Amino acid sequence: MIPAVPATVDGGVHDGAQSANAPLLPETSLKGQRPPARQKRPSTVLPAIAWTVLLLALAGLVVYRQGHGGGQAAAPGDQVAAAGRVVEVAASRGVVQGVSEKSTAPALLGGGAYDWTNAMLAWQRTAFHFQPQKNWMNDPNGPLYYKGWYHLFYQWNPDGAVWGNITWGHAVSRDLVHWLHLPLAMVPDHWYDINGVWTGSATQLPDGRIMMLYTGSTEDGVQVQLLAEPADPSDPLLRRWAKSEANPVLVPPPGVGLTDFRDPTTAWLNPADKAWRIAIGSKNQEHAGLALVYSTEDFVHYDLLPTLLHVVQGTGMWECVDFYPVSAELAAGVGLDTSAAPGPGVKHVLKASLDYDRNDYYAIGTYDPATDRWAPDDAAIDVGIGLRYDYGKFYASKTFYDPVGRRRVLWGWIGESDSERADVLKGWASLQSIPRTVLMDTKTGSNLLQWPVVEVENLRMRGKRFDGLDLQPGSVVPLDVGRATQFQVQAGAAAAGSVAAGAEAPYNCSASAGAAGRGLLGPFGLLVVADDSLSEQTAVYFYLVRGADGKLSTHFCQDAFRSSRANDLVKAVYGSSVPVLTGEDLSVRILVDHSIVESFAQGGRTCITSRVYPTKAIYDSARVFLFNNATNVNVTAKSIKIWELNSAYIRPYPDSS
Ligand code: DQQ
Repeated sequence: MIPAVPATVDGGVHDGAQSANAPLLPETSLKGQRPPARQKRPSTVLPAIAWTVLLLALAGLVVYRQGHGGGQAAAPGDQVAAAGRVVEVAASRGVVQGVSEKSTAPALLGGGAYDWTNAMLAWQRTAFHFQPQKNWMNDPNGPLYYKGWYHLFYQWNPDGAVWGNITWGHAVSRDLVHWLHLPLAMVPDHWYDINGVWTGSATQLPDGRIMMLYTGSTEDGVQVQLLAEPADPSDPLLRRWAKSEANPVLVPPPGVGLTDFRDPTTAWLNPADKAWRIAIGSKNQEHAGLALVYSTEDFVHYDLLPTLLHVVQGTGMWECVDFYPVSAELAAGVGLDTSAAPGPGVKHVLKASLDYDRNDYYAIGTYDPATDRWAPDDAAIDVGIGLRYDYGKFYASKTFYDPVGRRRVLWGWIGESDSERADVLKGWASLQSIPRTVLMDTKTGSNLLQWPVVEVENLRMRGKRFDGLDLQPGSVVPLDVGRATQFQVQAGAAAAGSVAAGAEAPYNCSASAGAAGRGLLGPFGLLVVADDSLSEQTAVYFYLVRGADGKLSTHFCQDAFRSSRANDLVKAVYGSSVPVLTGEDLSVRILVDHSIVESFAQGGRTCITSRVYPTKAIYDSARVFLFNNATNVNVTAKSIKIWELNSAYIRPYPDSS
């Protein structure tokens, strides 16, 4: 084995020790912490161009792709035997109920089933990502800040680890990192939501009242919009919710499919007539995705406006539409309230979750309050055909404005990419992403920046630093970071490429051979959740390509092909291009938390989330490596910082049983 590069010790923020008299949640605050946009990020890892050829053990590795393994697939409702246990696979009812099932591909049900041990499954549970104590979770709902607490509601199945019986789970936090689970906020108990209390959003009125609008699936499976308000607004924990006597407050309008009408947005005040607006996702008969707009003054009575907020041909049903302003002022560094008026220096972001491919797409553009229409700055990258929040597993996201941190915070549902059978075995499915601040990237002017909320840094424990490591082509360098199952990497690099490097064909992460493929100027980056022998590894990498016009383009990818020796998993290479401006090093921040790898390139211009399920690279066997598999470039890892991260407190509120 190649000896690991020793690190320079870099002190952590705290050692994570908790006193016996610990408060309900650890005390943390934003005080003294600069907003993420202004944080000085360590200069990153790999840039320059002085490469050599790598080689490494990668060549001998088997690239597993999904679909291996025969075996008869089990149908939902069947019992399957696994590791000596009989597992009941409950039936998901999503499609029947007019919403996507959102579970893993049927091909994975029992096909080539891996013999997961309890230790492997237990390792997959995360330490600082939000997840309920058990069962299935999907979309984040109605996030808000109220009387000193951040609230997160979420789609949850009280009865099992597959989608169904959807209720609203509820948790509160002081800092978006440590959470207390509260009793269910809303359950399906009326004819209008008996088939599910589906996704919704919160609006806080200037007088402090909260209007929670959400979709109900009725006893007939029709999608209607419903209103609920806190039953006791004096309770900062908002434990009880009262559904409006006026429900349903909206039913599908003529011409809109009964099951194509869902997920109301947070309302915004139209500056022209001072009435509230909400948008609701739908599609038309020609498969165009669209957002309807309603006007309301009291959240009970609504007028459908004659124009659509926006429509994009070919994008299908829009779920979980989100619509919010961002500051386009240079170095603004703060988020905007949802009702911030459009005008110079303010852009509006429109996001839709595309039901047909289950990805979250956004575009930046201009909102015209006079017509209640929104138009993208660049029609070539309109909603659903251009930029994504995340090029991996990330869906049904929602933002809210945090008035304390003066920031817009994004949550996304991170599903599983293992089999339903494995989810049932482990007793849970899905996570929420690390909450991310969202800002306009005023340097490029064409994309957002997403960055983990600054409070995540309070989880840092021991830190290690590695400076000036040279990676010749073909090299793999282990980093001596000890146990590496929950940690954060921040790396800056320069790639010094051979001037002679010729033009290459365009690169596409998802269609590529991943980190095992070799080009002149890529791939190079890090291998995380890897075992000593590299039989399991997840590669986070850059890949530069010189086009026929001589210009360099940079791609940022995450390769899970070899993330596990098990085959009953979806393994993919995710990624996209990432803008790198003149004078910038390449940079990446990676959060690894057991079965999730969440990565942010170039300060959050391009983000990728993967779920990984190793069988060997777990507990004390998980390692980190640097690699350069390009043939024609030397990479200098200028600065790499790795912090072990503490676990967050995520537990029941004491009296919530
Ligand atoms: N999830 C909810 C729907 C939404 C979908 C149902 C998106 O309201 O459209 O659980 O994942």
